[in-house]
Amino acid sequence: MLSYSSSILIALAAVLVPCHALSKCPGISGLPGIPGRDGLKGLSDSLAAKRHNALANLKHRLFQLESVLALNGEIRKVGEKIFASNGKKADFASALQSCEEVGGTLAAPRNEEENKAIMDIVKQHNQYAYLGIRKGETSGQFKYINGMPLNYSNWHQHEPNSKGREKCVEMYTDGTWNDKKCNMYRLTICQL
Ligand code: MAN
Ligand code: CA
Repeated sequence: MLSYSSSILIALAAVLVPCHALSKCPGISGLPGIPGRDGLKGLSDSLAAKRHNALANLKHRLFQLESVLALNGEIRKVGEKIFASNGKKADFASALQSCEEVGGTLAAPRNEEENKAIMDIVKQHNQYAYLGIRKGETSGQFKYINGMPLNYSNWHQHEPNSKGREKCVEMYTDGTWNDKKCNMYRLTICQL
């Protein structure tokens, strides 16, 4: 026997499933804020207000969640970017894959502040980390994973020194960079 609340959920799902985009929905009478076929102007205004409010609440809750993660040292926030590690060591390709699986990419600092945030994580784990930077196939220049040229660098003295043999880049615990072979085990740090 179905409970009362599951019956309501099923009924709601039956109404909502064929109607993904709200703008394409026919009027559904009896649901709050969704006008029937009359489409009264006042109702659509209050729907807009409710959506605006719901969005503001979501943003606030997200901000609180990110703040707790940052407070616990699980993430670093710099502007719109979040840096985070799974604490695991992996070769470059596996580390990149782990980051992409969660909708991110390997961390690549674009300025001193981002470099410092990534360095904090490297220090926290006391492990060198691969950066999301590698030698381009044709140019031989170091680039971001997306193919764009570097707009910031923090090479260690005398690096890069391999003349092409080391196609990946690791960050040392002092935040400086070294070109390095891609098949080492290095800390995975992602940006999201
Ligand atoms: C090792 C490697 C190189 C690095 C030198 C620095 O040989 O890690 O990538 O340039 O050390 O002495
Ligand atoms: Ca090197």
